[in-house]
Amino acid sequence: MELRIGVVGTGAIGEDHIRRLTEVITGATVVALSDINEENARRIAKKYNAVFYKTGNEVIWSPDVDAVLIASWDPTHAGYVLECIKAKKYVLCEKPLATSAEECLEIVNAEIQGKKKLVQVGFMRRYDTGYRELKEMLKSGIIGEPLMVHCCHRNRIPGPQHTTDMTIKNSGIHEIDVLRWLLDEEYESGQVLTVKQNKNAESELKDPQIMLLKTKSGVRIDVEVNMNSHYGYDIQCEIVGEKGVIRLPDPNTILTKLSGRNSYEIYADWSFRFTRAYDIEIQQWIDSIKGSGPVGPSAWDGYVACITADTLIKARKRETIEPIIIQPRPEFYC
Ligand code: ISE
Repeated sequence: MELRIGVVGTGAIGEDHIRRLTEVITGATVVALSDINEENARRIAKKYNAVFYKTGNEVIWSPDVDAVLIASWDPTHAGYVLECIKAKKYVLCEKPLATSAEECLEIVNAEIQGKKKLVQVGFMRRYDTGYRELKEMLKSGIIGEPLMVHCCHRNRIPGPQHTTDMTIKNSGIHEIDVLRWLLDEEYESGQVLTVKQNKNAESELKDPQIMLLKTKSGVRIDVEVNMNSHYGYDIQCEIVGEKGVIRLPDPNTILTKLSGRNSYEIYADWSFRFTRAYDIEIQQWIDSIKGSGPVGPSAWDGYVACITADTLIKARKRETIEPIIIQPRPEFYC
Protein backbone atom coordinates (compact mmCIF):
# COMPACT_ATOMS: atom_id res chain seq x y z
CA MET A 1 0.00 0.00 0.00
CA GLU A 2 1.34 3.43 -0.97
CA LEU A 3 1.05 6.01 1.81
CA ARG A 4 -0.23 9.32 0.52
CA ILE A 5 1.91 12.13 1.90
CA GLY A 6 1.10 15.83 2.13
CA VAL A 7 4.03 18.22 2.44
CA VAL A 8 3.65 21.61 4.12
CA GLY A 9 6.55 23.88 3.18
CA THR A 10 8.41 23.42 -0.06
CA GLY A 11 11.52 25.54 0.53
CA ALA A 12 14.98 23.97 0.29
CA ILE A 13 14.48 21.03 2.66
CA GLY A 14 10.80 20.57 1.73
CA GLU A 15 11.58 20.22 -1.96
CA ASP A 16 14.44 17.87 -1.18
CA HIS A 17 12.12 15.67 0.91
CA ILE A 18 9.60 15.59 -1.97
CA ARG A 19 12.38 14.44 -4.31
CA ARG A 20 13.47 11.86 -1.73
CA LEU A 21 9.92 10.57 -1.17
CA THR A 22 9.45 10.27 -4.93
CA GLU A 23 12.82 8.93 -6.08
CA VAL A 24 14.43 7.20 -3.11
CA ILE A 25 11.82 6.08 -0.59
CA THR A 26 9.58 3.12 -1.25
CA GLY A 27 5.96 2.84 -0.17
CA ALA A 28 4.95 6.51 -0.29
CA THR A 29 3.75 9.10 -2.80
CA VAL A 30 3.56 12.85 -2.39
CA VAL A 31 0.00 13.76 -3.33
CA ALA A 32 -0.44 17.27 -1.91
CA LEU A 33 1.64 20.27 -0.95
CA SER A 34 1.47 23.91 0.01
CA ASP A 35 3.84 26.78 0.63
CA ILE A 36 3.69 30.49 1.23
CA ASN A 37 5.72 30.92 -1.97
CA GLU A 38 2.87 29.89 -4.24
CA GLU A 39 4.73 30.17 -7.52
CA ASN A 40 7.52 27.85 -6.43
CA ALA A 41 5.08 25.43 -4.81
CA ARG A 42 2.98 25.25 -7.97
CA ARG A 43 6.15 24.51 -9.99
CA ILE A 44 7.05 21.66 -7.60
CA ALA A 45 3.45 20.34 -7.59
CA LYS A 46 3.54 20.18 -11.39
CA LYS A 47 6.94 18.49 -11.43
CA TYR A 48 5.88 15.78 -8.96
CA ASN A 49 2.27 15.46 -10.05
CA ALA A 50 0.88 16.56 -6.68
CA VAL A 51 -2.03 18.87 -5.90
CA PHE A 52 -1.22 22.39 -4.76
CA TYR A 53 -3.29 23.71 -1.83
CA LYS A 54 -3.41 27.33 -0.74
CA THR A 55 -2.90 26.54 2.96
CA GLY A 56 -1.10 23.99 5.09
CA ASN A 57 -4.35 23.19 6.93
CA GLU A 58 -6.04 22.21 3.67
CA VAL A 59 -3.20 19.75 3.03
CA ILE A 60 -3.53 18.36 6.55
CA TRP A 61 -7.31 17.89 6.36
CA SER A 62 -7.40 16.62 2.78
CA PRO A 63 -9.07 13.16 2.68
CA ASP A 64 -6.44 12.21 0.09
CA VAL A 65 -3.60 12.65 2.60
CA ASP A 66 -2.67 9.84 5.01
CA ALA A 67 0.35 11.46 6.71
CA VAL A 68 2.00 14.86 6.73
CA LEU A 69 5.56 16.11 6.50
CA ILE A 70 6.11 19.64 7.81
CA ALA A 71 9.07 21.58 6.46
CA SER A 72 7.73 25.12 6.67
CA TRP A 73 9.19 28.13 8.47
CA ASP A 74 10.05 27.29 12.13
CA PRO A 75 7.42 29.57 13.77
CA THR A 76 4.64 27.74 11.88
CA HIS A 77 5.63 24.22 13.02
CA ALA A 78 3.64 24.06 16.28
CA GLY A 79 0.34 25.18 14.72
CA TYR A 80 0.57 22.62 11.92
CA VAL A 81 1.57 19.79 14.26
CA LEU A 82 -1.40 20.57 16.54
CA GLU A 83 -3.66 20.54 13.48
CA CYS A 84 -2.30 17.10 12.47
CA ILE A 85 -3.04 15.79 15.96
CA LYS A 86 -6.60 17.15 15.66
CA ALA A 87 -6.93 15.45 12.27
CA LYS A 88 -5.46 12.25 13.81
CA LYS A 89 -2.74 12.07 11.17
CA TYR A 90 0.87 10.97 11.56
CA VAL A 91 3.25 13.87 11.19
CA LEU A 92 6.99 14.19 10.69
CA CYS A 93 7.95 17.75 11.64
CA GLU A 94 11.33 19.21 10.80
CA LYS A 95 13.25 20.52 13.80
CA PRO A 96 12.62 22.52 15.93
CA LEU A 97 9.24 21.09 16.91
CA ALA A 98 8.22 24.61 17.97
CA THR A 99 9.87 27.90 18.74
CA SER A 100 9.22 27.67 22.48
CA ALA A 101 9.10 24.95 25.12
CA GLU A 102 5.55 26.05 26.04
CA GLU A 103 4.34 25.28 22.52
CA CYS A 104 6.13 21.92 22.64
CA LEU A 105 4.30 21.08 25.86
CA GLU A 106 1.01 22.00 24.20
CA ILE A 107 1.83 19.45 21.49
CA VAL A 108 2.86 16.85 24.07
CA ASN A 109 -0.42 17.36 26.00
CA ALA A 110 -2.55 17.22 22.84
CA GLU A 111 -0.84 13.99 21.80
CA ILE A 112 -1.35 12.44 25.24
CA GLN A 113 -5.02 13.46 25.20
CA GLY A 114 -5.44 11.85 21.79
CA LYS A 115 -3.96 8.65 23.29
CA LYS A 116 -1.87 7.93 20.21
CA LYS A 117 1.72 8.73 19.26
CA LEU A 118 1.44 10.62 15.98
CA VAL A 119 4.41 12.98 16.07
CA GLN A 120 8.02 12.43 15.04
CA VAL A 121 10.63 15.21 15.00
CA GLY A 122 13.19 15.48 12.20
CA PHE A 123 16.37 14.98 14.21
CA MET A 124 18.00 13.12 11.32
CA ARG A 125 21.46 12.88 12.84
CA ARG A 126 20.27 9.92 14.89
CA TYR A 127 20.19 8.05 11.54
CA ASP A 128 23.71 9.01 10.43
CA THR A 129 26.03 5.99 10.26
CA GLY A 130 28.87 7.82 11.99
CA TYR A 131 26.75 8.86 14.98
CA ARG A 132 25.23 5.36 15.15
CA GLU A 133 28.70 3.82 15.32
CA LEU A 134 29.72 6.29 18.03
CA LYS A 135 26.66 5.25 20.06
CA GLU A 136 27.44 1.56 19.61
CA MET A 137 31.04 2.08 20.70
CA LEU A 138 29.99 4.07 23.74
CA LYS A 139 27.54 1.33 24.69
CA SER A 140 30.24 -1.33 24.28
CA GLY A 141 32.19 0.41 27.04
CA ILE A 142 35.43 0.29 25.02
CA ILE A 143 36.51 3.80 26.13
CA GLY A 144 35.00 3.47 29.59
CA GLU A 145 32.59 6.15 30.81
CA PRO A 146 32.47 9.31 28.67
CA LEU A 147 33.92 12.33 30.48
CA MET A 148 34.00 15.15 27.96
CA VAL A 149 32.62 15.86 24.49
CA HIS A 150 34.11 18.43 22.09
CA CYS A 151 32.00 19.39 19.08
CA CYS A 152 31.92 21.83 16.19
CA HIS A 153 28.91 22.76 14.11
CA ARG A 154 30.18 24.97 11.30
CA ASN A 155 28.06 26.35 8.50
CA ARG A 156 29.75 27.98 5.51
CA ILE A 157 27.30 30.91 5.60
CA PRO A 158 24.07 31.41 7.56
CA GLY A 159 20.70 30.78 5.93
CA PRO A 160 18.39 33.71 5.12
CA GLN A 161 17.19 35.83 8.06
CA HIS A 162 19.38 33.96 10.49
CA THR A 163 19.42 35.45 14.01
CA THR A 164 21.65 35.08 17.05
CA ASP A 165 18.96 32.99 18.80
CA MET A 166 18.61 30.73 15.75
CA THR A 167 22.25 29.73 16.07
CA ILE A 168 21.10 27.82 19.17
CA LYS A 169 17.46 27.10 18.30
CA ASN A 170 17.86 26.13 14.66
CA SER A 171 21.47 24.91 14.33
CA GLY A 172 22.75 24.08 17.82
CA ILE A 173 19.54 22.16 18.51
CA HIS A 174 20.88 19.25 16.43
CA GLU A 175 23.83 18.96 18.83
CA ILE A 176 21.51 19.26 21.84
CA ASP A 177 19.43 16.34 20.60
CA VAL A 178 22.12 14.07 19.23
CA LEU A 179 24.40 14.40 22.28
CA ARG A 180 21.56 13.65 24.70
CA TRP A 181 20.75 10.59 22.55
CA LEU A 182 24.41 9.52 22.33
CA LEU A 183 25.11 9.87 26.03
CA ASP A 184 21.65 8.60 26.97
CA GLU A 185 21.17 11.07 29.79
CA GLU A 186 19.65 14.47 30.52
CA TYR A 187 21.34 17.85 30.85
CA GLU A 188 21.76 19.59 34.16
CA SER A 189 22.93 23.08 33.22
CA GLY A 190 24.08 25.20 30.33
CA GLN A 191 25.92 28.35 29.39
CA VAL A 192 26.75 30.17 26.15
CA LEU A 193 29.93 32.11 25.51
CA THR A 194 30.24 34.67 22.77
CA VAL A 195 33.71 35.19 21.37
CA LYS A 196 35.57 37.77 19.32
CA GLN A 197 33.11 38.71 16.58
CA ASN A 198 33.76 37.33 13.07
CA LYS A 199 33.82 40.47 10.97
CA ASN A 200 32.43 38.54 8.01
CA ALA A 201 29.22 37.91 9.98
CA GLU A 202 26.34 40.39 9.72
CA SER A 203 26.97 42.93 12.46
CA GLU A 204 23.82 42.11 14.45
CA LEU A 205 24.60 38.36 14.44
CA LYS A 206 26.74 37.21 17.35
CA ASP A 207 28.96 34.66 15.65
CA PRO A 208 30.49 32.24 16.56
CA GLN A 209 28.99 31.10 19.87
CA ILE A 210 30.12 28.33 22.22
CA MET A 211 27.46 26.23 23.95
CA LEU A 212 28.60 24.63 27.19
CA LEU A 213 26.49 21.85 28.69
CA LYS A 214 26.82 19.66 31.75
CA THR A 215 24.91 16.40 32.00
CA LYS A 216 23.35 14.96 35.17
CA SER A 217 26.28 12.55 35.61
CA GLY A 218 28.82 15.37 35.14
CA VAL A 219 29.92 14.95 31.49
CA ARG A 220 31.12 18.32 30.17
CA ILE A 221 30.27 19.29 26.59
CA ASP A 222 31.54 22.18 24.50
CA VAL A 223 30.10 22.95 21.07
CA GLU A 224 31.39 25.66 18.75
CA VAL A 225 28.42 26.80 16.68
CA ASN A 226 29.80 28.87 13.85
CA MET A 227 27.60 30.22 11.09
CA ASN A 228 30.40 31.77 9.00
CA SER A 229 33.19 29.22 8.62
CA HIS A 230 33.48 30.32 4.97
CA TYR A 231 35.26 27.08 4.05
CA GLY A 232 32.30 24.69 4.19
CA TYR A 233 29.87 22.70 6.33
CA ASP A 234 31.79 20.83 8.98
CA ILE A 235 30.44 18.73 11.84
CA GLN A 236 32.88 17.38 14.42
CA CYS A 237 32.31 15.33 17.55
CA GLU A 238 34.97 13.86 19.78
CA ILE A 239 34.15 11.91 22.93
CA VAL A 240 36.83 11.59 25.58
CA GLY A 241 36.34 8.57 27.79
CA GLU A 242 38.14 7.08 30.77
CA LYS A 243 40.32 4.84 28.57
CA GLY A 244 40.29 6.36 25.11
CA VAL A 245 38.79 8.76 22.61
CA ILE A 246 36.30 8.20 19.80
CA ARG A 247 35.61 10.64 17.00
CA LEU A 248 32.88 11.09 14.39
CA PRO A 249 34.33 10.27 10.94
CA ASP A 250 34.39 12.95 8.26
CA PRO A 251 32.24 12.13 5.23
CA ASN A 252 33.85 9.72 2.85
CA THR A 253 34.79 12.01 -0.03
CA ILE A 254 37.25 11.24 -2.80
CA LEU A 255 40.95 11.87 -2.22
CA THR A 256 42.21 14.09 -5.03
CA LYS A 257 45.93 14.28 -5.77
CA LEU A 258 46.51 17.45 -7.73
CA SER A 259 49.13 20.17 -8.08
CA GLY A 260 51.35 18.67 -5.41
CA ARG A 261 48.54 18.30 -2.88
CA ASN A 262 46.29 15.62 -1.41
CA SER A 263 42.78 16.98 -0.84
CA TYR A 264 39.26 15.90 0.12
CA GLU A 265 36.11 17.82 -0.68
CA ILE A 266 34.34 19.50 2.25
CA TYR A 267 30.60 19.72 1.59
CA ALA A 268 29.10 23.16 1.19
CA ASP A 269 26.02 22.50 3.28
CA TRP A 270 24.08 20.10 5.46
CA SER A 271 21.84 18.71 2.75
CA PHE A 272 24.84 16.92 1.17
CA ARG A 273 26.45 15.97 4.49
CA PHE A 274 23.35 14.26 5.87
CA THR A 275 21.65 13.05 2.65
CA ARG A 276 21.91 9.40 3.59
CA ALA A 277 20.72 10.06 7.15
CA TYR A 278 17.62 11.83 5.77
CA ASP A 279 16.95 8.89 3.42
CA ILE A 280 17.07 6.40 6.29
CA GLU A 281 15.04 8.66 8.59
CA ILE A 282 12.20 9.06 6.10
CA GLN A 283 12.17 5.42 4.95
CA GLN A 284 11.95 4.28 8.57
CA TRP A 285 9.21 6.83 9.29
CA ILE A 286 7.14 5.54 6.36
CA ASP A 287 7.71 1.90 7.35
CA SER A 288 6.90 2.58 11.01
CA ILE A 289 3.63 4.36 10.37
CA LYS A 290 2.53 1.51 8.14
CA GLY A 291 3.29 -0.73 11.10
CA SER A 292 2.69 0.03 14.76
CA GLY A 293 3.56 3.74 14.74
CA PRO A 294 6.59 6.06 14.79
CA VAL A 295 9.67 4.99 16.73
CA GLY A 296 11.92 7.97 15.96
CA PRO A 297 12.47 11.15 18.02
CA SER A 298 9.17 11.94 19.74
CA ALA A 299 7.32 15.12 20.66
CA TRP A 300 8.91 14.66 24.09
CA ASP A 301 12.39 14.73 22.52
CA GLY A 302 11.31 17.86 20.66
CA TYR A 303 10.28 19.44 23.98
CA VAL A 304 13.53 18.51 25.77
CA ALA A 305 15.60 19.93 22.91
CA CYS A 306 13.54 23.10 22.90
CA ILE A 307 13.64 23.76 26.65
CA THR A 308 17.40 23.18 26.53
CA ALA A 309 17.76 25.66 23.67
CA ASP A 310 15.51 28.20 25.43
CA THR A 311 17.62 27.87 28.58
CA LEU A 312 20.86 28.32 26.64
CA ILE A 313 19.51 31.46 24.98
CA LYS A 314 18.53 32.82 28.39
CA ALA A 315 22.00 31.93 29.71
CA ARG A 316 23.63 33.82 26.84
CA LYS A 317 21.53 36.91 27.43
CA ARG A 318 22.15 36.88 31.19
CA GLU A 319 25.78 35.75 30.89
CA THR A 320 25.09 33.09 33.54
CA ILE A 321 25.11 29.33 33.94
CA GLU A 322 21.45 28.28 33.99
CA PRO A 323 19.90 25.08 35.34
CA ILE A 324 18.06 23.11 32.65
CA ILE A 325 14.72 22.28 34.22
CA ILE A 326 12.79 19.57 32.41
CA GLN A 327 9.24 18.56 33.39
CA PRO A 328 8.88 14.96 34.62
CA ARG A 329 8.61 12.62 31.63
CA PRO A 330 5.00 11.45 31.18
CA GLU A 331 4.42 7.70 31.26
CA PHE A 332 3.17 8.00 27.65
CA TYR A 333 6.76 8.67 26.47
CA CYS A 334 8.58 6.07 28.60
C1 ISE B 1 19.83 24.14 9.14
O1 ISE B 1 18.55 24.67 9.33
C2 ISE B 1 19.78 22.71 9.47
O2 ISE B 1 18.83 22.15 9.90
C3 ISE B 1 21.07 22.03 9.39
O3 ISE B 1 20.96 20.67 9.66
C4 ISE B 1 21.99 22.69 10.37
O4 ISE B 1 23.20 22.04 10.42
C5 ISE B 1 22.17 24.14 9.98
O5 ISE B 1 23.04 24.75 10.86
C6 ISE B 1 20.82 24.82 10.04
O6 ISE B 1 20.98 26.16 9.67
